Amino acid sequence: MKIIVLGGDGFCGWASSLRLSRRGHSVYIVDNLSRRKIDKNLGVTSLTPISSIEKRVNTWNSINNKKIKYFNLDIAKDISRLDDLIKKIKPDTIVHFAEQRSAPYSMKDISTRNYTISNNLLTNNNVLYLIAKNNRQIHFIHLGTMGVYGYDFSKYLVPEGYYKAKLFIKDNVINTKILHPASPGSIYHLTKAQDELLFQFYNKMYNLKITDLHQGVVWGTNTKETLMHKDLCNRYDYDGDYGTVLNRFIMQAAMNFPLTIHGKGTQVRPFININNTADCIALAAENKKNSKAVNIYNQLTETHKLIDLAKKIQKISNCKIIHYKNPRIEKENNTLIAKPIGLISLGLKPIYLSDKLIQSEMEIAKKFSYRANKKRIIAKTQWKI
Ligand code: NAD
Ligand code: USQ
Repeated sequence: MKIIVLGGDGFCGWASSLRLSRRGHSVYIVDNLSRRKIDKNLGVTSLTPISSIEKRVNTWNSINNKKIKYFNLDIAKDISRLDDLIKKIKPDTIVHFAEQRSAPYSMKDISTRNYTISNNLLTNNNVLYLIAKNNRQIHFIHLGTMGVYGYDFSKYLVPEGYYKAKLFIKDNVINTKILHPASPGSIYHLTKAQDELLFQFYNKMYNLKITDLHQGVVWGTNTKETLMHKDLCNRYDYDGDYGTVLNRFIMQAAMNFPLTIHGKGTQVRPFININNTADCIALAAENKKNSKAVNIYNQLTETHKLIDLAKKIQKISNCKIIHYKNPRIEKENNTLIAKPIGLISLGLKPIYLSDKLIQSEMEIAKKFSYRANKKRIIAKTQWKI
């Protein structure tokens, strides 16, 4: 298959591009390197040393039969070059990772709020428009988030995108299927909820084939493929804006830095290992559904209460735990029952968090701890205005 990977220089995109290439697909990465620029502005780098995209791609191409091609292009702004590229490559599938993905960054100030909204919505609108214009058989796979459901509706198993619903209007009842109500907790999560409406619109108007993967918090660093050469190493975000909670706790424990819990730590969140992310992308790409509706899968393997995660890591490392006043506006307590039902039916083999995996991630964090900017570890971005 010919697959364009938008955002293929990022954490999930790089790992998934290599997995798709190793599985024999022709991969075309498109990325404007905006994430590397944001890192510079924030005064951080990936904890792991990552090579330039050119070096990454050249190294991969020297050890793998299928070659990856890279194009530097802003998907939100340069629609005419994206159009030319889609016409030239004639892809079977387009996988979209190219969004501003940090909730704290999206809440920093009005300019990061606006950047997140415009970048995320325009990337989707541009690609969907070009698919509708050029070839409606292209399968569009989007990385969404479990966070669109919010954490207020989760007394029961979270459905994969839709509810069967009875709508009551005076004495009349309408039986229908509706999108799970959106309850985003940041401007970033809000853009993912708005993406969902774009997908419904393009599917209804132009019959586009769309899969939206509602992914949980990703943890881990490397995959079978990124371990094949040091130049292929994946990024490790640890800072207060882009670092996600489990990788942050692991890195903090490795550096003897007290774990930074927001509030009581009784929030429950969904998680998935980066190797399983790459698996899910390959499964979604290789199993295009013939359903008429937008196809939604919940992409997580397990859920954890944050304080339990912290204690699990403390048991291994003997680290300290500090409870900070929560910089976010979020529910302190929630339940979350969610399973990757659709992806398991396609063949996903879940990787679960274990002491052994935590220890091996801690080794990576220890090895590169000299690269960390300690001043950037504590999360400072406030949700309050
Ligand atoms: P990332 O920041 O590491 O990668 C995103 C990539 O997209 C970057 O390389 C960036 O340069 C590129 N990009 C952004 N805007 C672009 C544009 N306009 N044109 C071209 N390239 C652009 O993020 P990630 O962690 O790999 O996340 C990828 C996707 O997965 C995001 O959509 C995110 O919302 C989703 N997701 C991530 C996680 C997680 O825990 N990392 C969890 C759930 C969902
Ligand atoms: N948290 C802490 N301490 C920390 C960092 C975070 O207690 O040092 C807490 C947060 O307050 C929050 C939870 O951990 O309650 C998760 O925070 P996070 O930064 O790991 O995850 P989040 O902001 O939700 O965003 C990440 C990715 C995003 C993706 C999302 C999946 O950055 O791209 O969409 O996870 S989900 O959580 O399912 O929405």
